[in-house]
Amino acid sequence: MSITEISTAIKEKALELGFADCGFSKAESLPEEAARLQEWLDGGYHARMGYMANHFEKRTDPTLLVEGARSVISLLYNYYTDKKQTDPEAPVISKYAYGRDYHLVLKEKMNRLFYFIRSLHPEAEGRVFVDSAPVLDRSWARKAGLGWIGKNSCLISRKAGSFVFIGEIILNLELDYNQVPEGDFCGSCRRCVEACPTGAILENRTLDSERCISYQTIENKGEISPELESLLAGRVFGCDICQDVCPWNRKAILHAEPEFEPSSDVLNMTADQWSHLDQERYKELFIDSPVERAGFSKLLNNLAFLQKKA
Ligand code: B12
Ligand code: SF4
Ligand code: SF4
Repeated sequence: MSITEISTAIKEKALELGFADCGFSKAESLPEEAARLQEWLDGGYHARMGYMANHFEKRTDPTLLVEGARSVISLLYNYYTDKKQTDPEAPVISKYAYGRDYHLVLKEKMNRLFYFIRSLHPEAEGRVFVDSAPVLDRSWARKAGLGWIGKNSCLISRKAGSFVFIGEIILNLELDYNQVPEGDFCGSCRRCVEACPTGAILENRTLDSERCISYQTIENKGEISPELESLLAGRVFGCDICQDVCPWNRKAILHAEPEFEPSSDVLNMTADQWSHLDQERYKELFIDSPVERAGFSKLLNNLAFLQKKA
C-alpha cells in the first residue's frame, strides 16, 4: 500500500470507529510549542501540577518518547450533550464527567485502530496515548489540521466544536502530512474571556490554572484557594463555562457514544441528595467515571466548599 492509501484507510477506519476527526503530523520536536509551555511554567500557571514541569524534552519531542517515532496520528472524540442536571440548585458537574471515563473509552477504540493499522502493515510499531503521558495533545491536533486554539485555550474543531477529547497514536510509519494548521476563527469574539467567573483566561490564549475552577475542583489536592470564595458558580467538578458560551459550540452535534450517557440518577440528583452523599452512593453513581478517578474525599471537600460559600 502507498503512504496515501494507508493514510486514507486509517482515516476512514477512525471515522468508522466513531472518532469525529483524524489527522497526521510528522513526529518531530515542537520548538514554538516548547517556548509557549516554558512561558506557562515560568509564569507558575501550572499551579501545583508539578508533573507538568516533568519530562519537558519528551513532552515537546515525541521521538524521545517513542523509539522510532515517525508520525503522530491525532484523533478527536466528541462528548457534547445537551442533557443537563434537572435541579437548578444542584452542584454542577462538567459534561466531560457525565459518563464513563474517557481515558478508558478512547483507549479501547484507539487500540482497535492500532490493530487495524497492523493488519495493513505488520511492521507497524507504536503507542497509544490519551492524556496518559507527557504529550501536548492540543498542539498535535492543531498541527494535524483538526482545529485551532481558541482564546479559552481549547482546541476547537470547525466540524465538532470544542467538546472533544484528544488522543494520539505515535508510530513508526510515514503518513500523509497534507493538512495545514487551521487559521484563527475566534476573530474579535471574547465571550469566553468575559464569561470566565474567575478571570482565569489570560490574554495570550493561556490559562492561569490557580484561578481555574476546573483545576480547583479536580486537580488541586489541597484546599481550594480562598481567593475564589463565591466565584465557583456552583461548580463541584470541572467547569464548562468558557466552552458553553463559545459560538462554535452552538451547532455542536450530540455525541453518539453510549458509554458517555449520563445515568438518570446523576442528572436527577437534587441539591439535598448531593448534600447527603455518602461513599456507598458515590461508588454506585460514579463508578469508572472521571469523578471516581478524583476520589470521594476530593468531591466531599468541593461540596463542603460550595456549601460554606452558599
Ligand atoms: C494540565 C491540563 C489541564 C489544566 C490546565 C489547562 C490548560 N489550559 O493548560 C486544567 C486542570 C486547568 C485543565 C482544565 C480542563 N481541561 Co485539561 N488538560 C490538561 C493536560 C493534562 C495538559 C495541558 C497542557 O499541556 N497545558 C499547558 C499549556 C501551556 O498547553 P496547552 O493548553 O496544551 O496549549 C498548547 C497549545 O495549545 C499551544 N498553543 C496555544 N495557542 C497557540 C497558538 C499558536 C499559533 C500555536 C502555534 C500554538 C498555540 O501552546 C501550548 C503549549 O504547546 C491536557 C492533556 C494533555 N496531555 O495535553 C488536558 C486537556 C487539555 N484538558 C482537556 C479538558 C477537556 C479540560 C476541561 C474542559 C475539563 C473540564 N470540563 O473541567 C478544562 C478546560 C479548561 C480550559 N479552558 O483549558 C482536554 C482538552 C480538549 C480540547 N478540545 O482542547 C485535554 C486535551 C485532555 C484530552 N486528552 O482530551 N486541564
Ligand atoms: S474552565 Fe471555567 S474557570 Fe476555567 S477558564 Fe474556563 S470558564 Fe474559567
Ligand atoms: S468564545 Fe469566542 S474567543 Fe472564546 S474560544 Fe470561542 S470563539 Fe474564541
